[in-house]
Amino acid sequence: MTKTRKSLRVIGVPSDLGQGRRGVDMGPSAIRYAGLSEKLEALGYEIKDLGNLSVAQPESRVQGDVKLKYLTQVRAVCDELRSMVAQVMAENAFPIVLGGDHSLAIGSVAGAAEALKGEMGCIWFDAHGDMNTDETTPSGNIHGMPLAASLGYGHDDLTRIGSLFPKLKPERVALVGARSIDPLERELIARSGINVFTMADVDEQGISSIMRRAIEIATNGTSGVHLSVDLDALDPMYAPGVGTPVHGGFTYREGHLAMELLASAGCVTSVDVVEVNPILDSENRTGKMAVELLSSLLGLTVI
Ligand code: EXY
Ligand code: MN
Ligand code: MN
Ligand code: MN
Repeated sequence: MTKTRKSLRVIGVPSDLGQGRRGVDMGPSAIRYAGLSEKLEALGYEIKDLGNLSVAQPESRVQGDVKLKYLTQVRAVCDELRSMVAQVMAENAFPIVLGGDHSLAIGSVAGAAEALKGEMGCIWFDAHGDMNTDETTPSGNIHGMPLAASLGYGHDDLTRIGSLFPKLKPERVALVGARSIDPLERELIARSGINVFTMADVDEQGISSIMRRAIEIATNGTSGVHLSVDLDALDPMYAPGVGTPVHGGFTYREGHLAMELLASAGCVTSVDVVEVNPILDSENRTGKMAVELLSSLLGLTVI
């Protein structure tokens, strides 16, 4: 990515319907307020902020045991995001998608995969597997399903957005940082064939060797890599403002080294930064962390 200084396009997705905690719809603003455009312009990029997608709000918030909460609204947002991301990449620009909850990745992965004609790898930074379906979910929250949906598992309204099915091939997917997996989700992960690097793997082998393997996996036979960064991959000490925090995550430097190695590899062609909830983090440390990680991804330390 750093080799060719592509034009950057920022797309805000103020979505909170993929999960239950209010506030994550303000994530795009929190990341902008943390100085995203200024910091990336200072790196020499041409950057255009395309503003926010409009997210239809439901008449009332559902409670209780619903297997796919706000499916219609989430699908609509993801379909619009899909076409925007595909359009940005068709213009040879680099989409930076700001969340909003992680359900948006159903749309960003779909759009990027379309632009790359299906020849795309994916590196998924997350404390969670995001590999639930409507049959396995313990919560009914679609932000726990985007990776499964991108691999073709789950409800048609989530797996069949756009023209490609599935969006991703499992052998080209690396899930990095997982440390909170549900029982039924674990079974799907095992049979899906995706590559999983848990925090135990990171602790044992070190983030740089894990990242080298993840980059190899996601670039093998592909023409680009979609990077989906869930801020809850970081330890809550460094990213407290997330809706589903899990202790024992990436340290500040592990997060940055992962991005710096991706910058040096120059393989990332689109990125999501999601789950920033400023209501849970009065100093906006999580929004600032998101901007810092994006700066490292886009070559801050590549000399
Ligand atoms: N696995 C749990 C569920 O499916 O409800 C928690 C999912 C959290 C998802 C966040 C976005 O990473
Ligand atoms: Mn996630
Ligand atoms: Mn997560
Ligand atoms: Mn560690």
